[in-house]
Amino acid sequence: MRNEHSNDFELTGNRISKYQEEGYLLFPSFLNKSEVHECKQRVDNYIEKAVPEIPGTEVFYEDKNDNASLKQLQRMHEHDPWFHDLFNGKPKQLAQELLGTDVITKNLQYFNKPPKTGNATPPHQDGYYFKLDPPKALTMWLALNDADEENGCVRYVKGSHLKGMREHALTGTLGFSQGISDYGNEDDRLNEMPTPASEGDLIAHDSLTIHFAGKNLSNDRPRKALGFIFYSSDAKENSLEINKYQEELKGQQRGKT
Ligand SMILES: O=C(O)CCC(=O)C(=O)O
Repeated sequence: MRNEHSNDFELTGNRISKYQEEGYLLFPSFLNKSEVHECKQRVDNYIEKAVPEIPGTEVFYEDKNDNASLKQLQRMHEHDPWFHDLFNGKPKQLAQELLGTDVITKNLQYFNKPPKTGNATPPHQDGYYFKLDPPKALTMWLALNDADEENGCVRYVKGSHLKGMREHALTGTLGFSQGISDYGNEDDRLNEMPTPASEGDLIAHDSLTIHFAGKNLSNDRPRKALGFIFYSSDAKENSLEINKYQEELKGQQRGKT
C-alpha cells in the first residue's frame, strides 16, 4: 500500500486531543476507492488460498461445516506479505502518532458480519484481552463496506477509556469471549455513539474504550472490516494473565463452543 495513492490522514494537534478526550477518532477515506477494491480482492484471495493452509487458531467459523459462516481471521500479516506491508504502512505511522511512541504490530484481523446471520459484538474493552502494563495500545477498524446501524456499525462509549477497566465475563460469543458484565448504566447509555463508516473510512480507538456492535439486520448488505492492533513499545505483556486467558479460549476455535 503506497501512501501517495491515498489522501494523507489529517492529524493536527486538535485531532490528537479529540482522540485523547473521546477515546476514538474517525479518519474518513483513509483508503481511496481503488485501495479498498484491492484490499477486498486480497481478502478474497487470502480466504481462498491461505485459509486452507493455516492453523485453526487463526480462523473462526460460526459453523465449522459452513465456509460461508467465516466470522474472523487472526494474524493475517503473518501469513501473507501483502497484509504485512499494509499493516506496516500508513496504519503503523498513524498509530505511532496517536500513541506518541514506537509501536508493535500485534494483530491484523478480519471481521465479517454477513447479512441476516452476523451476530452482535458484545460491549468490551480490548485492553482486557491484551493484558498490558501500562495499557498503552490502540485498535484501528477499517470499513470494507459501508456500515451503519442496520448492518452493525461499531458503537463507542465516548470517554470510557478514562474511567478504568470494567469487569468482564465469558459471553459465549465466538471471537469475543469476554464482555463487560455490568454494561448499560446511565453513563454508558448517555455516551454511546453509533459510528457509521463508509468503505475506506478508518476508526482508531484506545485499548480501554468500550465498544460493541449490533447484529447485521440487513437482508443483503455485508459488513466486512479489517482490524489493526498496535501495542506501544512502552507496554509489557503480563504472560501469566495471557496464559490464563488462552486456556479459556480453547474449545472456541473453528466452531462454536
Ligand atoms: O467488528 C466488530 O464488530 C468489532 C470489532 C472490534 O471489537 C474491534 O475492532 O476491536
